[in-house]
Amino acid sequence: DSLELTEAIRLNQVGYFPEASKLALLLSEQPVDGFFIWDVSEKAIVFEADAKEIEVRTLSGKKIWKLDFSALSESGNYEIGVPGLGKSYPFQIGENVFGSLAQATLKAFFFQRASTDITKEFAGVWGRSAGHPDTLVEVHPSAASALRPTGTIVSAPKGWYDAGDYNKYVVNSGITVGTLLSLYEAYPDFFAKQKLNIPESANALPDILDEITWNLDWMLAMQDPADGGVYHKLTTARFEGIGLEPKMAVNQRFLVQKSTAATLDFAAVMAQASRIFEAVAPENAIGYQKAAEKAWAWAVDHPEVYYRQNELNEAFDPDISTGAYGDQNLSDEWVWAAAELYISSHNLDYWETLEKAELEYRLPSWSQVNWLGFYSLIRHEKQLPQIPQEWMSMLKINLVTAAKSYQTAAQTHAWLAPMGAETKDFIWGSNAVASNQGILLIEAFRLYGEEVFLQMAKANLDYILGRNATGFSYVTGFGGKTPQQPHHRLAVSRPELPPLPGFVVGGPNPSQQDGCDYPSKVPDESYVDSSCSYASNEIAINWNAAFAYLVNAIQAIEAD
Ligand code: G3I
Ligand code: 9MR
Repeated sequence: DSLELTEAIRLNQVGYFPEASKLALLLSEQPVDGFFIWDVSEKAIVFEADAKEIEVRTLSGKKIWKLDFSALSESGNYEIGVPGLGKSYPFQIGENVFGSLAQATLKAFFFQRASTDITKEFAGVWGRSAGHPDTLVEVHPSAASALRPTGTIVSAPKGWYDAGDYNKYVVNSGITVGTLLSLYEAYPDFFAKQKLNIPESANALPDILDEITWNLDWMLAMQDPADGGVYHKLTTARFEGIGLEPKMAVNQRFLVQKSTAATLDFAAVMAQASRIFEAVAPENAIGYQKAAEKAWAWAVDHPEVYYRQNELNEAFDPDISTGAYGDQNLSDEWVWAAAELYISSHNLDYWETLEKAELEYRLPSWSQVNWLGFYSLIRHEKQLPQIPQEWMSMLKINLVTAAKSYQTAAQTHAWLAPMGAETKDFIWGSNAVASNQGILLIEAFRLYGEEVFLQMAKANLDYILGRNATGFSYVTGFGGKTPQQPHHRLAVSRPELPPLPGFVVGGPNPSQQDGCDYPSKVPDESYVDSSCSYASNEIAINWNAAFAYLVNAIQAIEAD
């Protein structure tokens, strides 16, 4: 009880399920005897064990010790204590230990809504007035067409702000919505019960689908009704100032160039939405399906319209310097769109694209989306008898092989998780790498029922929630040591408030493209909790979607 807090104990600061494996780590160059678990409510020691030295050191060469308290399964509020050293941040053990975190990761999307008042009733202290009505968006010369020449005013309201900035990008919206729709598709019963306290909570639709609808409405407006092509983004020419709240950030917004990437991602999302909404909102479903087919047709006619911001700026004014999402390889976008269209329509034309596809495993990211489609195909295997069995088997073998290699890598990794076992995991948005690895492991668990895959997914959750090289739980509002200064305009513009909750920050990124002052260059320590740092401490909808998948799926599986 009298021990001081120590940063040397690294643990999941939210908690553990009663029957789960429960591992924490201790950084210490000196020998460690043992540790104990302190029950905060009972004010008593309820567990004691030895610390075990781990063979491998951390990337920066620190010696670490394993604290295993898996045998403690009583629900409660606890701390870890190490005699002579200190105590950890608190954590819980319980059946519903990730319930409110799971909700918060989705509620975060509500906070990101453009074009609407976010009232106190649903947002508490984070209530704010509407910004970005986006009813008077100007067609940029790069996007001009016969019916919509430069300067034409188009209305494209709603949607979610992409990230720490206020712009709306179709490519990143694509993977975000696709990930969330797949989450719903995998666990519909869980979401039938989950409430997010959003304005639509009283209607019959699950809240997650209401929230997604807010962004689908915007995406539909990004399609040119004349030809089906989809604009790459809706953006100011330059990023708005970092301290501005939405209603003060009023620079002109533009529709910028149609692109094949945006159009294919749009097609994938709309096709997936059409089959999901068929059961719950059939009137929307028809519109989604038509939009998807029209987009696909445009892409077939315009297969190589890449988004290249530099070239665009040489040809047109004003210059556009906001997020590029400029993917130059679209083979995976074709696969994703074809997969979703095929599942929703059973039209064999789409199979032609899939048949030729490369099937090896690729971790999803905004620029790498084929496995979003493959996950969907695997999920719908039984409804797709036309697909040759050998093809489907190859897909599943590739998935489980990837899952096994993550599991193996975790065995010899200091932080006891798949994440970070390879330093190439530490890119811009590394916490989404961890989350997407977790999703893969969950898919492998669903397919093959091997508990160890689920355990490894949880290990990545442990990593994100604090068992890592910086000791941060990388999710705002959840844990003892959480980001206080995210690169998030909504948060920076309200310095008197704690950061909006339920957002995972990008995480360690040794490339440090923002030039901010970092405490370390070591890949897994290259993180700074400063609003300066958009390369390690920004939030983004695609990252939150992957993290939301990880947490909600784990809670759904466990609650089952
Ligand atoms: O994939 C390579 C990897 O192979 C290489 O080892 C590594 C070395 O730095 O780079 C990796 O690529 C990086 C890529 O992110 C990884 O996804 C690029 O260098 C890096 O520039 C790129 O950053 C992107 C960033 O925008 C800058 O364009 C992020 O992916 C992307 O998430 C981010 O998105 C921004 C939007 O543009 C604007 N809104 C905010 C949003 C989040 O920060
Ligand atoms: O705020 C912007 C963030 O959303 C982007 O991810 C990042 C990289 O494109 O850029 C941020 O904006 C910065 C700009 O690039 C350079 N000047 C400072 C801006 C942040 O204050």
